[in-house]
Amino acid sequence: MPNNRTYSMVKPHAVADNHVGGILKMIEEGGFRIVALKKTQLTAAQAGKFYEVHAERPFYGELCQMMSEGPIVAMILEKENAVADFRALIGSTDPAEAAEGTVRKAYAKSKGENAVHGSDSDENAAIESAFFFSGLERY
Ligand code: RTP
Ligand code: MG
Repeated sequence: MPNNRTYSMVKPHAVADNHVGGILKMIEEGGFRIVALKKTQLTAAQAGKFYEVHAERPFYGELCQMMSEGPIVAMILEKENAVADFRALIGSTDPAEAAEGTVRKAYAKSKGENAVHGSDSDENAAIESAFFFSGLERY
């Protein structure tokens, strides 16, 4: 049975451009309930740990720099079939390929600065949620 929670964050460029409200509106209107929410900033080392599965990829250094350049908004979201449905709501990694009506179509600037993160599996949703939130911060 698919888990009903996923982890997401609004990336620094979208926070800096004041798109948090617009993105949260799309997420809530997409049927997700916000279980946990906070604004925080990652160090480059923390961003490196979060994205360590991509350590061998050519964009890893740029990704860690981009994800630590300003505050992010971290959240745990709840909906039936959360992981897959959230990835559908945010759209393709590259905004040039993102469908109309998706968060990345509306707010991404490039393949790197693509507005939001969404977990890619139930297992990673649990790991990523625990990276940012304690058990006492989930409502
Ligand atoms: P995310 O993990 O952030 O939800 O994004 P995703 O699954 O759609 O994409 P993934 O392959 O996991 O890549 C993680 C993030 O790395 C940046 N990226 N840059 N310049 C590039 O070619 C490139 N490719 C990926 C993006 O910020 C992507 O979201
Ligand atoms: Mg990913």
